Amino acid sequence: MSRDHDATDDADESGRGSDADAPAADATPAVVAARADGEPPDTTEIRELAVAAGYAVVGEVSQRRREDPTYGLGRGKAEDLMRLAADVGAEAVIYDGGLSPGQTFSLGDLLPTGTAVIDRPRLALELFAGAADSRAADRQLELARLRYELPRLREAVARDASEDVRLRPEGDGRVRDVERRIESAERALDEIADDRAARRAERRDAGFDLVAVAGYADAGKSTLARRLAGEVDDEEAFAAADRPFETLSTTTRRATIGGRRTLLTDTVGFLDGLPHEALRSFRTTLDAVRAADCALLVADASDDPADLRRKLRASLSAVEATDGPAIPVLSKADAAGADGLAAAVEAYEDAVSDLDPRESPVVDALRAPVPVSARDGTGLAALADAVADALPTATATAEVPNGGDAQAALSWAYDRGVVAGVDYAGETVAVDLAGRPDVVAEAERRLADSGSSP
Ligand SMILES: Nc1nc2c(ncn2[C@@H]2O[C@H](COP(=O)(O)OP(=O)(O)O)[C@@H](O)[C@H]2O)c(=O)[nH]1
Ligand SMILES: [Mg+2]
Repeated sequence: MSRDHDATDDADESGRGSDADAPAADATPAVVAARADGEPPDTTEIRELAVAAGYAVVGEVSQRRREDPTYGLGRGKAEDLMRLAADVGAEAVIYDGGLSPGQTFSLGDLLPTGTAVIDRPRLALELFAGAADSRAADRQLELARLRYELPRLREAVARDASEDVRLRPEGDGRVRDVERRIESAERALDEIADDRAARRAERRDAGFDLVAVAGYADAGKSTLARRLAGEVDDEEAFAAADRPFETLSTTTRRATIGGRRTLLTDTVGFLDGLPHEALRSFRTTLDAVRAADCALLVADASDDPADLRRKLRASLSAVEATDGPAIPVLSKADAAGADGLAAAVEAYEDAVSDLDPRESPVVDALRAPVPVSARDGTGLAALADAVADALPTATATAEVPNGGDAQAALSWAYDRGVVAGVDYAGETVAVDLAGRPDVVAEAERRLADSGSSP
């Protein structure tokens, strides 16, 4: 399948360097700090994200404990962290979780002077910074940053200001400035969102079904989208793996799926631990998923079940709601194996039952999960059937006198992919229509008109 003429929604797809695993030579030395309530903290993901953002992880401090209001970590651990950071010459501490503005400043005061305190949301913003490659992405990133900064700026102002300002931090010029910039970024994004909505309407008018591919970072979304669009048909394509944050823009391709002409939008991956505000900033992804005629929610079946459950929960609660049906796709079935797939289905069901449908109505839109491998092609036919089944469909038949007008109407219907069958019998032509309801209705009207003209 060929790319849509405006294949890339808002980006030129220039790559961003190469090796995601090895820290760069100029990487900033950092210590990872993690705390968890139940299980001992697993720092695999935060370490990978840190490296992807340009840090070299030179040490780690972790703790099983409830959250400390002052430092996040308990005081003793926070002091260990301070000593370790000094010993290894860390320039940053990367905290696997969110820190309140107060915790960020307290930890910063405790650490050697000049050590940056980077919590998970801030790390994500740093990652995204290298991936913003379009006007929409830039604006979204700016908004997410400003929303992150505002409460921290308020805290900073309150900390070093006179009593007067401390009582009314919103009166501070810097705070007002950030607030104004937030408003202006929101306005700009509203306009972009309106443009996108108008473009979706045009695409639907042209007879396309809109399918969006969403899911956690690295779930296999882009590979699946390329495969469904017929761009990947051999193992070689797997050599060039995408980086987790290769782009912050959505990309749309044409793909015929289950006989339907679709525009398939590949979206930005979700990440666990991002506050709601930050997620809302990335609305081109959320809008594309919510407004799709069918959304594919991709989850990596080869992940450890606990990880899979966590990532699914994060993705589903980020999506919140969809206008149409959503199909859970358990990807990388080849790597998961039969036992892994069974465990993945269980993890999927657990993740769904963790969510409250009142807060995440998307759980009510979910169809049965479909296991696929974009690598060896397993399950792609079943996925195509599931998509065709999920898309809004109407059928109709028309029998009209054959002639120039009928042929023109028929050609219009062919162009929009709604002709399921044609039967010429003597002077008449019988047409079976199936596809998008609005397009089928229009095709039916055109055919009827062709029959009524002399
Ligand atoms: N074994 C296997 N690996 C896959 C499959 N699909 C994607 N991958 C790999 O998973 C990684 C992430 O894929 P990508 O499509 O970039 O994920 P995205 O971040 O969700 O867009 C890459 O290294 C892919 O080669 C699959 O079906 N099987
Ligand atoms: Mg991708």
